[in-house]
Amino acid sequence: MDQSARYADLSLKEEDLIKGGRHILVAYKMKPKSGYGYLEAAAHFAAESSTGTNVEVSTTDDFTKGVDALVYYIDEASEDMRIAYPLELFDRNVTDGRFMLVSFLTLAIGNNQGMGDIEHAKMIDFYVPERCIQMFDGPATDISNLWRILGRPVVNGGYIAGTIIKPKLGLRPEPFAKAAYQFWLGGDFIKNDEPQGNQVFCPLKKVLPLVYDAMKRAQDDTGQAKLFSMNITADDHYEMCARADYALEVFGPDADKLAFLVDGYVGGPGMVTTARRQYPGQYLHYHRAGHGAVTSPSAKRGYTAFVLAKMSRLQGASGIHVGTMGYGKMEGEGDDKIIAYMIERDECQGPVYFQKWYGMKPTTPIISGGMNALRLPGFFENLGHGNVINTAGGGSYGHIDSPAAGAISLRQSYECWKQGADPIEFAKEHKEFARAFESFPKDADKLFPGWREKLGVHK
Ligand code: CAP
Ligand code: MG
Repeated sequence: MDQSARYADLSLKEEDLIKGGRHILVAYKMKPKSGYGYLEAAAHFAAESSTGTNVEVSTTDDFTKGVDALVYYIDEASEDMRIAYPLELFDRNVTDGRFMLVSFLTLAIGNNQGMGDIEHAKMIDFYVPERCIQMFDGPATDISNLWRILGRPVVNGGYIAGTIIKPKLGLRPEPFAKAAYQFWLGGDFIKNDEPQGNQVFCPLKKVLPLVYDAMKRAQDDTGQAKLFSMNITADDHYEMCARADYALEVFGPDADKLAFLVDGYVGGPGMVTTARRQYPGQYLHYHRAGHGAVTSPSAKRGYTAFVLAKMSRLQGASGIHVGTMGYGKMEGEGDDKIIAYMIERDECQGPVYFQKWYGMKPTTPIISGGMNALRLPGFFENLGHGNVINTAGGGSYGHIDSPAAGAISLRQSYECWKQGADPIEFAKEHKEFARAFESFPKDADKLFPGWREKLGVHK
């Protein structure tokens, strides 16, 4: 059934829809299965994503038609399809009338992902009007809270040197806490690796007091504040709260230095909002493990990493992983810096839409995955600033001298870039950074050919 007379209106202008402020606009790359007309398939897609189905139903009345999603732009050659979703379509909380991200997902990227007449469709951008920005939680805390704890300026407070406790799994409580202490001697921020929680060989109630003890000792030894991002991910939100409450109690007077890490992609929006609403005083660290299944550039369905990050700011993530933009081990490229800009700025041009955030707090870009001191200068150069949290697991625990030296090498790398210094020259004056060349010789060979002679390393 061709539903384009009802679910498409190509005379609608995007700028008018934006001015009206009554729609969420969503841009997709969509291709119909062969044998289906583009507009016809697009209209069915909009029907299935809002009020309709594949046939006309007798229960539809005039009001219903007023909340139809409408295809307002198509370009078959480039597979571009854009749909306007009236705000009234979206499910709102009974408790406080607010928007919920899960409703946006259910409509805009729900059934339409499995339709028989659609070859593929991937969300590449969306636009949220001002009223909608007001009605999402947004972050409660942001990087400025961490900068303040670290004793830095709350604007442009700079690079936060972090790590992930490695090995990923398999450390018992004492060695785990020891690994944390060793890094904190040089660095600022430690996160649980995302699979770490309450394994039988490392029970939470045993390891956490030891981690806090390590934090206190590192703070005493260095005279600096330290931060810990603890994984509270669990199927059951009572379990999440039990972990979080326990941790807050253990950290006591230093509980402000505790962030909560949530596996937000596998756990879903409910998990993120549980953390956001139950613990608004804590930094909310969104880990996105699993997202590659839908965001990978090779995937023609789902949504992009850009869309994931933009959604996380609405939900209230204080920080989210945004990849390493081609400088680390995970998929990504230099252009991905747009992901960071969209979540940290008050207005930003996305791949399709210009988004204003109307003062919503920023979400910190968390840079992670295969990073080390040698890869950072190029990364900062590409991004254009260093106001990020960087977690380098292998890059710290793989440093040949110690995890503390690894941490210091990261910080030195930031200083090197900030001063516009030549990394080789800088290495001659900074031991930990220099030793990073020997720690990661493959990277050194690739990024700084001839480094051995220049640094006088002969092995
Ligand atoms: C990094 C990491 C993170 C990735 C996830 C890992 O460790 O802990 O989970 O950063 O990717 O297990 O790979 P290394 P992303 O520093 O040792 O590589 O940040 O892109 O979501
Ligand atoms: Mg990890």
